[in-house]
Amino acid sequence: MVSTDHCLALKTDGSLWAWGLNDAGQVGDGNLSFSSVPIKVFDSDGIIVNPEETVIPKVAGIEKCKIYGYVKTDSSDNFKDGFNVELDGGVNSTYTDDRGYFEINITSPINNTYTLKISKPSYLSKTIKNIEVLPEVKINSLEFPISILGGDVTKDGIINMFDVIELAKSFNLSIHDKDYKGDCDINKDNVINLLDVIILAKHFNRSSSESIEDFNNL
Ligand SMILES: [Ca+2]
Ligand SMILES: [Ca+2]
Repeated sequence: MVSTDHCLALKTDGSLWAWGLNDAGQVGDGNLSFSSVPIKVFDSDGIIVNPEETVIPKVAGIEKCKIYGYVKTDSSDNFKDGFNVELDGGVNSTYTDDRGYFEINITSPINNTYTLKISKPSYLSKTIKNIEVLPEVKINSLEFPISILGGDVTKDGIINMFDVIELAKSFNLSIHDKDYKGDCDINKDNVINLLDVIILAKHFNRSSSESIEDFNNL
């Protein structure tokens, strides 16, 4: 049997073989990659080869997935709230509360894995990849929160001289001053001062791109 871009062959022993374009799982081997060689789908007795790896998505049967965890900063223990936590570019998102806790609930998940991104103005973002969909996924505990680094006031993904310059321009300004920039007040004590410079200096040269981790290696 031949369609426009994939083929099925029934051998005389009764086994079924498939090959060709596989973008929708036509080959039936449990993945979506092109197969130029014939792959055995059914044995001669009609039994599915590798039944647990067939085209049925891994998440089938999981109606709800809860992903939760905690974040912290080393700049102030009081500012764990307000971190935006989003899955796969914003399909689901939430904010951390004042304990740094976040929880995202997905109904009828269609992906097998998700990528979670945590961000906030003046902080480097943190990305966690390959979070496998299960009914409940605990990223981490209150005792071992995800550490988020402050200092990227220019939001270019790296803590560098541009951030130092930005702080210097607003140095000594308080919340009552017209030119006070909230993003430069990293520890949120309402004044742009040496404490903010110290946070920035501690994380100097760190970047968001180095803050990408695999969930399985956390
Ligand atoms: Ca920066
Ligand atoms: Ca400050």
